[in-house]
Amino acid sequence: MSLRCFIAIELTDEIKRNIDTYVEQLKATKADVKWVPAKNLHLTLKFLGSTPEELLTEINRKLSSIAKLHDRFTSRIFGAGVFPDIKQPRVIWLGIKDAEDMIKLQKNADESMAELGFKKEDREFSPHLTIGRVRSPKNKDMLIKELATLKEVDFGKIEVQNITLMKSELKPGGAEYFRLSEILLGK
Ligand code: 2AM
Repeated sequence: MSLRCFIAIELTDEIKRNIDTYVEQLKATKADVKWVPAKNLHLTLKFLGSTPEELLTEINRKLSSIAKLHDRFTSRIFGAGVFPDIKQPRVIWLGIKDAEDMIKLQKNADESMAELGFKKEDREFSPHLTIGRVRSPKNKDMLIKELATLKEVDFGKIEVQNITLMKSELKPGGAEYFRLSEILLGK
């Protein structure tokens, strides 16, 4: 059997609640966006996609080896923006400040998963926290205006102590995420 997997950095409930208050502010624009529910907010390090169950042990082994190479680190969730650009927003994100360690960790995860046959990222990793996905241009200008007010907002510190292997189940009500394993950094 195959599972839909990704490697993530999870967030504390406190920071999720904080972010959610700002998301509520953005929702008021009535833009046509599928907002990520607070409980699902996470940082994706590497999307694996369809993953044969038999590979999970090996994935965990690889993640443990790369986790040993990285000390715990601190970053900040800071600012907001859209991919690919404000004329055609598709993904609404919050930015990551002090992301050097996260970038190194992502690079190692990408390389070690490539050894197991997962496709390496073609694009440079751009650390971000997806908070919504735009469905249509409705009220897009209002949304962009409101997002601009979050440009300098500090959403809080994240102390990254572990990475997690996650399973995503696509349900009619949206994706549901389950933690398959948690790997401590620096052990
Ligand atoms: P992103 O939107 O922050 O890039 C779980 O589905 C996570 O994997 C999503 O939050 C998404 O993170 C990421 N992801 C990356 N590539 C993906 C893809 N091709 N399909 C679905 N999710 C993807």
